[in-house]
Amino acid sequence: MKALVINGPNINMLGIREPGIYGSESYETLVALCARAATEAGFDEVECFQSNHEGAIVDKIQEAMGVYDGIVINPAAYTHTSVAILDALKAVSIPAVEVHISAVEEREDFRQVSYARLACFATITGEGLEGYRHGLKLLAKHLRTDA
Ligand code: CA2
Repeated sequence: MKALVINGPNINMLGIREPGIYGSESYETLVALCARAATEAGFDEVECFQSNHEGAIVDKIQEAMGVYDGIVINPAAYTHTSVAILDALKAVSIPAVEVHISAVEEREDFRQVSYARLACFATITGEGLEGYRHGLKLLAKHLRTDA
């Protein structure tokens, strides 16, 4: 079983700014957490991909077809704007979980819309970086049940 973790714009800045919202751990720590969490969940492989560019994220989702069994995605700001990422997730039909580090539902009105959510079987918010561990666990369970 192979998992792909996708992070959108500015997630590479973790730990550098806004620790009150996103915590003080770095993006490198997040990548290490995902590697450990994926193994614990029963994945043979995990790739972590981060981009600040919408088209690069769309390309990565398309390239995942036939390569990855499941996706954990935090589209970051593109969550609230990107029909292109939603369409890509729908096009590849790879089971996907949406993760947000912060409790988006308690934040500004403009963060209350999620396009990506429409193509995800679960959403995790407000669990900090641990949300990715939770997401990988849910994904593994979903893939085992589906198989
Ligand atoms: O809570 C989340 O995970 C978000 O997806 C994070 C996005 C935000 O636009 C979404 O509404 C919720 C922002 C990621 C920016 O990450 C930063 C990290 C460190 C410093 C500044 C921004």
